[in-house]
Formats: sequence, C-alpha cells, structure tokens
Amino acid sequence: GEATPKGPFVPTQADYQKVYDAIADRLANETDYDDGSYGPVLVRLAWHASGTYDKETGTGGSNGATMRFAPESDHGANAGLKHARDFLEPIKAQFPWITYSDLWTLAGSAAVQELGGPKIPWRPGRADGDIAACTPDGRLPDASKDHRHIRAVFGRMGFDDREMVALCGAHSLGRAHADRSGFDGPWDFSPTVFTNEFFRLLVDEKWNQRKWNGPAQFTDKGTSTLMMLPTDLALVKDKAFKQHVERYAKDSDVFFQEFADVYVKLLELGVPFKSKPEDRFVFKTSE
Ligand code: CCH
Repeated sequence: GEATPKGPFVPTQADYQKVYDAIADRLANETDYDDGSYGPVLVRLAWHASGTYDKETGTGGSNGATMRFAPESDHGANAGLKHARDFLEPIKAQFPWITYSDLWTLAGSAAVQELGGPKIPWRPGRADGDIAACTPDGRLPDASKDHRHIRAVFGRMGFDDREMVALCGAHSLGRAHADRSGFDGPWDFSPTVFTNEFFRLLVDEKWNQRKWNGPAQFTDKGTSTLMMLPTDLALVKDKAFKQHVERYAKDSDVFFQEFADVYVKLLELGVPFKSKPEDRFVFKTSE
C-alpha cells in the first residue's frame, strides 16, 4: 500500500516514561558521586531553573532552560549545577526530541520519586529559549538571610507561607559543598532518601553556630555532623513558618502530599501550557 506521510514526531506519555526510565537507570548506575546519587543535585537543578520566576513580569521560570548560557550558568546560586546538566546530556542525546526545559524538570520529578519521595505529576510543554531570556542575578534565595528574605523571594514567585516551608523540605536531600556555596555538610543522616527528617531535626535537635572559617551556619549539638543554613533556622524562628514545620515533622504523609503539590506548581511557573492540569502524567517509579 501507500506509505502514510509522516508528520512531526509527537511524543506520547509512553515516550516520556522512556525518558524517565533512562534517567532512573542512569541514577542507579552512576553511584560514584557525592553520597552515592545524582538525585539531589537534579532536584536542585529543576528548582533553580524554575525559581527565577517573577509573577509581576512573567519572566524566568523553567520555560527556556536559560541556565545553559552564561551569565545565568555563572550566577553564584547555580555553582555546581553543571554536574546535574552534564549528567543529563546522554539522556538528551538519546531523546533529542525533548527540550532541555522539559528534560530538566522531568529529571527533577524523577529524582524525587526515585529517592523515595511522593509521585510528582508532570507535563511537557516547555520550549528552550535563547541567551536573551537569561534572568538577572539575585532572583534565587540567599542562605545567609532571614525570614523576610524567604518571604520576599518566594512571594515574588507567588507562594504562600505554607508552600514556602513545604518546598524547603527538599533539604532532606543532598548536602552543601564548600566549593560551591561555601556552606558545608548534609541536613540529615539519609541525604539520598526523601523524608521529613529535615523538619524533625529542626524541631528536635539543638542547633549551635558552627565554629569555623566559613559562612555562618549551624550544627547539631548531638553529633556535630549535620548542618542547617541560616534560612533553614528562620523556618523555626518565625512563628507562622514554624507551625508548618511542626505539622510536617509530625506527619510524613502530610509533608509528602503538600510537597508534591507545591513542587509541581514550582516546576510549572510561567510555562505557557496548551494542556490542562488533568493531563499531567504520573510516571511509574522504577522497582
Ligand atoms: Fe536548597 N540549597 N535552598 N532548596 N537545595 C542548597 C542545596 C540544596 C537554599 C540554599 C541552598 C530550596 C530552598 C533553598 C535543594 C533543594 C531546594 C545549598 C547548598 C544551599 C546554599 C548548595 C551546594 O553547596 O551545593 C535556600 C537559601 C533556600 C530557600 O530559602 C528548595 C525550595 C529546594 C527544592 C524544592 C537540594 C536538593 C540541595 C542539595 C543539592 C546537592 O547537590 O546535594
């Protein structure tokens, strides 16, 4: 018979699940990094790609993946995220049809799921931008600041108090690196597993200022091996924030649900989707 003319390739949910699976495979195989997983730095890449959003001007956000370019790649807050971008290059080569902006956010969703966190529904629709769309420096939070700074920065993205606290629970994952941010150490004893430990430790531990030459940060009285940033401790110093810290410390299910909702919202800030929220994909987590 006659050959059907081929239109442009339109990926389906199954195609995106293949991308998810390739990321999950690579996460499982590339364990010679940090605490054994690239997952945390992928979560941070998705967050820093998205967290530049400004609701007033509609600029920034994950649409565009402008962190591929200097100056945005060189912004101080993005130090170290090259590890995450480079980790995803073989995936981009295997699935050249996906945009970087979709790939980075899909990887952020996959990393949370693969590290034992909640399902993070995700949908495609982001287009890569050019260098002219790079956001100005200073849109991401500065860890040396206080509760007012957290409210100003996350308020600019359109989040309320509850959402700000839930998002910061991602610090259950990964660590700070002296050669990236200047801060140093993990927040809890299981930095490659998504838990509510960050909140439990904020409530249950006593945190002392660390005596060292680096920037002001805090260490746990019990073992002196963990750390909190000044902005982390602001979440228990501020009464309105603290009430959510306590809820999440007490109930892991509540934290997982509220984190999932707000992380989905973060990854979609400023994206001109043609699809509807109910069209989001829920990816199968690997075995
Ligand atoms: Fe964060 N974060 N973050 N963070 N973050 C750092 C590391 C991670 C702040 C500062 C820092 C969120 C909110 C905030 C992750 C996810 C999220 C580091 C160390 C600093 C500093 C970087 C380094 O040295 O490598 C501040 C300030 C705020 C808010 O006020 C939010 C929101 C998220 C995600 C939803 C993750 C994950 C890491 C670990 C990265 C790694 O490489 O292990």
